[in-house]
Amino acid sequence: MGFATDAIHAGQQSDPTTGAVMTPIYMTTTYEQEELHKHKGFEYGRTHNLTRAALESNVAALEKAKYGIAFASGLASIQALLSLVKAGDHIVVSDNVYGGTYRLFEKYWTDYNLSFSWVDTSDLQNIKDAINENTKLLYLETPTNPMLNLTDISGTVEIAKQYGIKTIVDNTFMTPYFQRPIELGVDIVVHSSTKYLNGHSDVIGGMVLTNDEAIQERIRYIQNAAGAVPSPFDCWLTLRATKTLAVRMKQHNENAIQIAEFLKTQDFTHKLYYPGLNEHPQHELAQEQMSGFGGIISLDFGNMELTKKFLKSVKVFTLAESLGGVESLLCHPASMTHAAVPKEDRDKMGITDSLVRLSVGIEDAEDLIDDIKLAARM
Ligand code: P1T
Repeated sequence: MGFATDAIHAGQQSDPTTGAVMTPIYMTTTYEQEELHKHKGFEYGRTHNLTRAALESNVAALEKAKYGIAFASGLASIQALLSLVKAGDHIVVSDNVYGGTYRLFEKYWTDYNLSFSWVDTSDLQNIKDAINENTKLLYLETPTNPMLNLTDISGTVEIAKQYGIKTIVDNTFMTPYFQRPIELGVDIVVHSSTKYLNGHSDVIGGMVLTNDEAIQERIRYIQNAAGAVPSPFDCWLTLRATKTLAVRMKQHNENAIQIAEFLKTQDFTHKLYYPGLNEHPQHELAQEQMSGFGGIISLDFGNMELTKKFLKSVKVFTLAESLGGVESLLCHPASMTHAAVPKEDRDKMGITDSLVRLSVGIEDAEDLIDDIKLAARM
């Protein structure tokens, strides 16, 4: 089946009791057992929930994975991935990941004797150089948040296979509509479904997807054992949202291309980052491993006064953390999403104090462009 068909139907069937076309929200914490050790396969809500199972199958189908495991947030899914390693192990990570991922790894798990190498994975040689005999995982975000650096996924998989290391891609920015890392040989895809998968800025959630039986068993075990499960209602909302993922992503992409082309010509633009632009240093790689460029653009005004004025003056865009919703958002990474990253490291990566991240929504592109024009020139 095609992507849009799977998005609407995969993992879902009419309710066997009533024929309801939409998957019911199974709001129950427990299930009746007819007698001791005799039940219908459902025992407790943390362990089993059919609304959650439908969402898991749906997103797994979209990522071309056999298994999907849902969590209560993107970070809860990333945290679950660390159950694949033990004290003493080492993980190579893209240096410019979401600030919360950095915080979880570097400020928390280093206390438990995990070590992390933060490298610019857009150069495969840096990955090779960082691998040591304790390296167990290679964790990529591509494109990265917020600098939109890309990593060659197939090239990374080739290196990882040589060393027997498992690969993870955070596919939050692209979604399976534009990029399917598992088809390129990656072992695990992780999502903040808070973003494009849910797409309506009303659910915090996360997903892990894999084809690997042993990984699925371990992550499924952690889902139940550590218990960071999403509510049935949140699963239902996300399942409702993936039905329109294809149309939303197309529009995010179309709007972002128009806005990036506009920004490129403006004298207030000091630096512009968008993989869909010919000028992006990895535009060719973007065309190879992605089928679109997504809705995130980063813009550096090179001037703090202008940045502040812009963030205050927009009317259609909203200044807020998060991304990937139907409405356009603006974020100031240095003080918001990436505040946990030391300033020195932020500056090295280009996360300056005058950098603004645009999450381009699916409003009329002309209105968004007018909003930017007015706010930057007021
Ligand atoms: O917020 P949560 O659902 O826990 O997801 C964390 C996360 C993981 N991966 C990526 C690429 C992300 O962007 C995020 C969350 N990011 C934001 C809140 C943000 O504004 O960038």
